[in-house]
Amino acid sequence: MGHNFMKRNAFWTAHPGHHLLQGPAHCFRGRSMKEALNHAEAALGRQLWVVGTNRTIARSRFSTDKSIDQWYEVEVVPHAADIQTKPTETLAHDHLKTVHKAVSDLEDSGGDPLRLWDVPACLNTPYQYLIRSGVEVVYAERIARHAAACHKPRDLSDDSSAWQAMIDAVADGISVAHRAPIEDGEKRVILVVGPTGAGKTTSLAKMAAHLQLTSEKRVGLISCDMFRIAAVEQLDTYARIMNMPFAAADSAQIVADHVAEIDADWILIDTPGRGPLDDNHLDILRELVDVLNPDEVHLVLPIESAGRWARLTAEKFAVVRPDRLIVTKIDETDRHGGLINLLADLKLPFSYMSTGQNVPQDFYPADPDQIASIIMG
Ligand SMILES: Nc1nc2c(ncn2[C@@H]2O[C@H](COP(=O)(O)OP(=O)(O)OP(=O)(O)O)[C@@H](O)[C@H]2O)c(=O)[nH]1
Ligand SMILES: [Mg+2]
Repeated sequence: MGHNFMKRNAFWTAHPGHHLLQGPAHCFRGRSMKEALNHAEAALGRQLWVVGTNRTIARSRFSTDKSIDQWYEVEVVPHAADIQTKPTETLAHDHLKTVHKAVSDLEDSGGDPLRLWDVPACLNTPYQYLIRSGVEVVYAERIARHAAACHKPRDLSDDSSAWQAMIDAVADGISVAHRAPIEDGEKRVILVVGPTGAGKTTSLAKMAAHLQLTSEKRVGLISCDMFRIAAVEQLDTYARIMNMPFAAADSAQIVADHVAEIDADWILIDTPGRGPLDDNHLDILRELVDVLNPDEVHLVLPIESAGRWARLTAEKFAVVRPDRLIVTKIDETDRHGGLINLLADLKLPFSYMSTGQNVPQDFYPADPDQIASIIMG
């Protein structure tokens, strides 16, 4: 365990001692970093300063085999004559100091000091599979690095063990939200929030059924979605089918009154959907959270929103302090890498996975091994 995803800054970094160097930088390219350096040394000799590195990944839009073309670039400057006036040892010491500083700056900024790492050949097939399933390169590389760190190369020599090592590495990085069993006499309040049509009401109904079945406690439902026509009826219908108390409210105080009055152990509250740019709506939700102080706030996002939109949504919904994530519409995509991106970008543990429209089926508490299997096909 302990696989930690971090957001990485730009891969391309300039050498901190760049200003000491004379002459233009030369760029060399190779299939590996070593090959790029070999080209540089063949052209300019061995006395080189490496001032930058880069790895480029290109996927052909027209290629039928969907293979990934990647190469490495190294930017070098030959040693300048005038800075050689310093004794070599001092130069080497200065150089080392700047490298140490660069590494610690990168670590401080959440960057990746090991950016020259090559994916071992034995892990390349599952690594490329992760990329094709939509996992961002930076996260796929971290997963591969974790898999490599957990095994000796000879243990990964055949395809199935390399594949299994990657599945395990994916599972190691998946954090799931925990929920302590509810005590007698305790009342827990759960809120679902999220953008329009994400699957909040459906997920709330599924969660209600799941809690009733697994905890044998009473569950009550509240809808605060008084704006959308038929929104209240949608949840009320589920409440009637599942024989649960139900109430509707249009202000934070009325919701709080219902929470106090409803005779149930779990109170599940549905909220209206709005886009992340609707600040007024977020203010109303924040007031609700301030008044209720819920035990759990589940942000609901469809898997296909992973990426820029999910990051923006999570950033805006942060005012209502979500502490876990329900991912919906997992059945509507054939690329499940978005699960990794959501987890790594949003840094919220998963609570539930929703895999279809059927209530109460198609809904599972998040499980790292199961999620890893979904991602790895
Ligand atoms: N395929 C699929 N459809 C889903 C899933 N979850 C919800 N839906 C469907 O998505 C649509 C919207 O679901 P709702 O639960 O009403 O979404 P909501 O977030 O409450 O919507 P608003 O309240 O209008 O913001 C419905 O047709 C659901 O059946 C899922 O996991 N898979
Ligand atoms: Mg709804």
